[in-house]
Amino acid sequence: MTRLQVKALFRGKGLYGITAEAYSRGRRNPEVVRQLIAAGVKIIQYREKEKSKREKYRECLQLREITRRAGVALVVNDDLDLALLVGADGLHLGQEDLPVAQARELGGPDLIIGVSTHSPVQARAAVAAGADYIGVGPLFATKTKKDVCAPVGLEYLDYVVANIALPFVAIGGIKEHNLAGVVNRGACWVAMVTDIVGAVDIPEKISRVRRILVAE
Ligand code: 3NM
Repeated sequence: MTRLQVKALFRGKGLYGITAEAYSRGRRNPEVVRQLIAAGVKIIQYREKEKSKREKYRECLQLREITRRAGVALVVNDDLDLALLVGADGLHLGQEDLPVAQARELGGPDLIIGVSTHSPVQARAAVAAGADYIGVGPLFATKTKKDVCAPVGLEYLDYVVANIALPFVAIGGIKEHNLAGVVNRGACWVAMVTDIVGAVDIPEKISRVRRILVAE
């Protein structure tokens, strides 16, 4: 996929996949990612907080191979060096990671840069800094992200829908049972980490999620 195609993809909508091997019921990341891709997921973020850099590098190389062959976008969480070394399409930054401008300086104009935001001030700052998309959350309580702030609630999602022109990914405690309410309010991309990678039957879970995404 060219970077232009990836940018166009982000202007669409769907399920934004995120790895989390600790919650994947013993399945390794490549296996989970293959299942996500087979179920039609078009954007995968590699996110592993506890693994060594060497291990992350190896996995990212493998996932880059799998995603490239499938025409799926790969975004690397936190590590700009890994994103560049494996030729990822994008980099996702938290509020305590490198600033967007510095990541852009090394990554160049074509690297898709996403930023996690938790408030209107952070959303506006990410836009001003030149982010390509933002994360919006945590909408609900989540145990998947350590040190995350309290749930921001759906009001912050409403703010972003009304005021921020960038693509965004709704995240944090989103499950099959509360997904419709999130999509109803205008979320285009939705990330559900544990509800997807922790599902007993990932393809079946995604097909139920997809029906909700399409219906709303
Ligand atoms: N980022 P689950 S919340 C990775 O608010 C991440 O920026 C968040 O996991 C944010 O779907 C989160 O299992 C974890 O709740 C989401």
